Amino acid sequence: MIGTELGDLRRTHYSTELNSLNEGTDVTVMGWVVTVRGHGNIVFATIRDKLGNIQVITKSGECEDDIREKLSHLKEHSSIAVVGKTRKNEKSPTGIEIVPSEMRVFSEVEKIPPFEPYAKTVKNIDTRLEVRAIDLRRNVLQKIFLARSVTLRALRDYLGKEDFVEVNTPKMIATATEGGAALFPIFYYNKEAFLAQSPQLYKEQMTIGLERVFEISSFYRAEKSHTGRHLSEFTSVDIEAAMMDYTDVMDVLESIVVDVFKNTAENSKTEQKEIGHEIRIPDSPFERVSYTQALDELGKMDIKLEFGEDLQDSHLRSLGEKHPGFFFLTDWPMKLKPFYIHEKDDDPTLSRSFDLQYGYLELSSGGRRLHDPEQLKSRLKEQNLDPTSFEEHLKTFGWGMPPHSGWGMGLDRLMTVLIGIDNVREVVLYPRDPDRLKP
Ligand code: AMO
Repeated sequence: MIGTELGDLRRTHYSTELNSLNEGTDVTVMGWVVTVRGHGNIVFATIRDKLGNIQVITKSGECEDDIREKLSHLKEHSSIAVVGKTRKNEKSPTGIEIVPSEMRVFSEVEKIPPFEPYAKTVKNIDTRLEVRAIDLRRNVLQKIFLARSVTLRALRDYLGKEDFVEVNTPKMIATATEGGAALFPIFYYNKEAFLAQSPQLYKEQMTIGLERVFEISSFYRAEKSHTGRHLSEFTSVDIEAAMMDYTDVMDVLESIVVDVFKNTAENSKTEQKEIGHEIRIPDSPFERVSYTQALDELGKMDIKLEFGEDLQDSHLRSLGEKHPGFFFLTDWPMKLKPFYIHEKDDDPTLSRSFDLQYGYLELSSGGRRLHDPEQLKSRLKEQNLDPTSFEEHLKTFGWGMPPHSGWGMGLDRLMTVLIGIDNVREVVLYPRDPDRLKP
């Protein structure tokens, strides 16, 4: 019998469950056609579900002719269900094959795919991104996103255990948080508004009541950077904690990174094999290099920078060669930091701030925040920002704002390090960059 509707038919087993079954067990499997071989009296098909492959065999005399005939014409990607009995066959990849008594063809494919859908590698990422959903059918891509899901779970578990409350802050906002240049303007009814660059102001406000908060969400930066590490929409993992200084949240960051690497390494063994990268648990504590030390180190490499100059990509690459792996870059000059960052008590030209680097790659930045409303107002003015635009934010600071610190970490960048891939676009479902808004 051949049908086309799901009706009341439901999958009884995934591919990986079949080889533990006795011969002759009734099963219903569902998936997508990978290959069809043979013709005439015997036709084999391999179909694939999200866990693996299933061999289906249609032989004259063993199953209805119309099923064999239909199967022999199905193209790759067609989505089908097969109802039948299991039979042992050592030549089948799982040791089991299915002899069908019924087949349903839900979606029959006519088109030729833009690339071999189960290929291990397809070189041009743009070709793949054009048809991302098909790309995601490739094993390696599936494993990347399974690993990402394991990592997300590990992050949430860790922060939950450390008493952080997960929050969701607004993504449509009236004021810049991280400097105005990188904002995406939007229409908000008849007013101008922006897409949030980070949850900075809200997460700070949350420390008044919830004390320790975290958010994992998309944020938006209109940076015209064409690199393998910049996206216009990226996922940020943010924390903010009352009664903590910047060194305390650096400790949190260090242990969460180690924990997440351990957890993802343990819980994504098949994924690592398929991706071809073994996750290495980083050694801790991570080295802590101050900005001033970094200038010295660069000086010794004949790269002369004045105090206060920002570290450009080439400088970070040189430092990264000296410190491969994770290290903190701390105590940046105040003039390089956003308005909310606290200065050091013993040297007000330096800030209580840090970046977490993986070699040249910046994974996270954070610091201690100003919590005194008057200091915050003067800082806004010093940075030529208008305190009236921050009225709503400043208001909360008059009601017992605690000392607080936090960080934001780019999840997409973290994933590239975890699974040893260069381009953030590989670990994002539908990446957005200056040249890509579709699909
Ligand atoms: P910052 O702007 O440094 O700090 O961002 C924090 C981290 O987010 C990631 N990131 C990006 N990833 C991909 N594409 C981008 N365009 C992009 N921009 C940023 C990076 C970066 O280290 N509010 C502060 C954090 C804090 O102090 O709590 C902030 O947003 O990995």
